[in-house]
Amino acid sequence: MIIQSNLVPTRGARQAVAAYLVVFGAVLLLMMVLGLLMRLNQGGLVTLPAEFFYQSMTVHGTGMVGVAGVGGAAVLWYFLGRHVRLTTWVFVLNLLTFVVGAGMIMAADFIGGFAAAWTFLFPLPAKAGGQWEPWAAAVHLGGLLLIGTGFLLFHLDTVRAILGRYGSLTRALGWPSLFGSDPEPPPPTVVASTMVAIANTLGLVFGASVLVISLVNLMVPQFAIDAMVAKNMIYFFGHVFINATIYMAVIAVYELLPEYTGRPWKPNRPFLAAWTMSTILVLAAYPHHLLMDFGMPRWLLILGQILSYVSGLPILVVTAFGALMIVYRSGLRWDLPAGLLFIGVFGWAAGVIPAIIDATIIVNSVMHNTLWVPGHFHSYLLLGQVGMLLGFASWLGRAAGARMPSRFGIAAFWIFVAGGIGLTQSFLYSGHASVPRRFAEYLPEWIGQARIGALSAALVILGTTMLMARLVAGSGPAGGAR
Ligand code: HEM
Ligand SMILES: [Cu+2]
Repeated sequence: MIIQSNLVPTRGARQAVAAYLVVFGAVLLLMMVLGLLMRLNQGGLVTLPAEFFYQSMTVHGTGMVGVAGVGGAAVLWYFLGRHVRLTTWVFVLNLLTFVVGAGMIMAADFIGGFAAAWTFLFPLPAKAGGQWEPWAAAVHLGGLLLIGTGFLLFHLDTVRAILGRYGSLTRALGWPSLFGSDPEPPPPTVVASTMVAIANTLGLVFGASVLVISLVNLMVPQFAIDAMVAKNMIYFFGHVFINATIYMAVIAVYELLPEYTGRPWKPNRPFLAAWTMSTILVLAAYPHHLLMDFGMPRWLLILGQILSYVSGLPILVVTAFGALMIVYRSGLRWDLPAGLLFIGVFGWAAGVIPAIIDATIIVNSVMHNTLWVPGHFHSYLLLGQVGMLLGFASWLGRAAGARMPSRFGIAAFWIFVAGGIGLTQSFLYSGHASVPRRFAEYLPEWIGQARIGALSAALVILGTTMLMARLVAGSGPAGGAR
């Protein structure tokens, strides 16, 4: 089996990836502005109507997770296309369903007033206490369903293409090398894409099912589901989907570090074992979101705690270790994309630590409804996942000929990083001080940290805008991405 095949992307494929990055950048910045508004409101620097805060929180939480998926899909598709033959129209369809779905969600939330958070916990969408009409709930849930369907098709196409080349999913996960003696394992990108396709297909099927049930419930209230079962399905879907966004983004590290250093990233046994283990663990760890639910079977929660400790770690360890081994004494010349990829791996690793603390049942019962939780996930999503995506985008922009004074890029980088650290630390510190999450209205003691958060958020937005501007100003027509 050939390890690096390097199929050449068609012009249409390159344009599709460029379109993904444009949508990613625009929606990301818009969602960041909503985040800034929320933090300004919590810091008493602007006064938003309470409904608007919760609508913004719903749009921001849902939209950010979606846009992380869009960015991750662009990375996965771009690099997987080097190894297997993917279908461009399926990829484009996923972007279209995202754009239409995101439009539906924004209309449902800002015009229709829907504000049940990304969690849309049953039966809240149908029991709004006058805050929104059933149509708003239906449009929001319908938008989510549309987006989920697009992603489902996207992953199914990757599965089709992977099977076409490797014959079976276990081969694509590298089992003949892991358990046997096949000296040519599939490239890391194929391993990661297979894992993500398996996990996310399951997650999306559960998500779509609970969305359909909730939609029917809106129209036929007698048609109900057990609320605890619904919550399990929603968190299974949400947990798997957001984890998958990281496993998609990390592909950029696997593909680009070898390009920088001229050293191939050949999966070894620990690497393959980590990805196979995490395929199962990521599915089984989701009960860490339900540790406060006394209605849950206790054994399931204990299992959730234990599996959470080990679920993300294997991949993180093989990635961080592999990255260090490739970079070590390679003479790598640091530039903007490499720096952003590095910060991405760092932010991911840093965000896992508070997550592990929170996955401990006794800690969780004190910390879970505090800002500690937004603290940990903003670390691994904003600094980590988004950091890797910005690294990928600037690498692609560079390849397309984007050239700007390097001092501008360095300034943008450090503004983004400083803001990201400030924002996540403001959340973690507040959580440590027991400031609750999802509160629009703050007590005077909480306001100072929110203001530091707001200032940091402004820096993140400035840094991100500068990074994007650098790409837009420097690259040629949209099709130029190479
Ligand atoms: C400038 C960058 C950002 C700012 C200022 C920001 C700000 C905020 C704020 C203030 C909240 C509400 C916290 C609370 O009181 O509970 C929040 C929640 C959230 N954010 Fe961000 N955020 C940013 C970036 C991101 C990114 C990059 C992601 C994901 C990729 C993300 C995902 C989320 C999610 C999932 C929630 C939870 C919403 C909920 O509790 O229902 N955020 N963010
Ligand atoms: Cu989780």
